Amino acid sequence: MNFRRFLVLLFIGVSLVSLAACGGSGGSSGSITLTLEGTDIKWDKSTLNATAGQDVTITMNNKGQLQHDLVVGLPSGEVTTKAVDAGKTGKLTFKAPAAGSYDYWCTIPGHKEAGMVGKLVIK
Ligand SMILES: [Cu+2]
Repeated sequence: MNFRRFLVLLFIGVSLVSLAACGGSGGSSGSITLTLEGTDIKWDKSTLNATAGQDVTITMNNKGQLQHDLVVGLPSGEVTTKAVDAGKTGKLTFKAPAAGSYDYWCTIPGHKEAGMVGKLVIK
């Protein structure tokens, strides 16, 4: 019957569209939360990892006695927390750029030079 055949084709069409929609949103996007701990004077991780296109949140816990902040050098510019007091937490959110390796560091004078640097690796 013609109408039944139409319904079957319609069903297949709708299924394909929803599969495509799932594939589009489930692949490289989504979100990730990373944690970085700062002490006097270093980061607990020398690399952080994320995937291109992800919504990235970095929570920076200052476990030291000094103030620290966190800056990530992205192609679109630097994103930075405010200066975070001892025992406090700062947050950064940004869209992960294209695959590559991007520096992060602390801008408090002398801290980057002392080793408060790391790499954000995007795959
Ligand atoms: Cu610092």
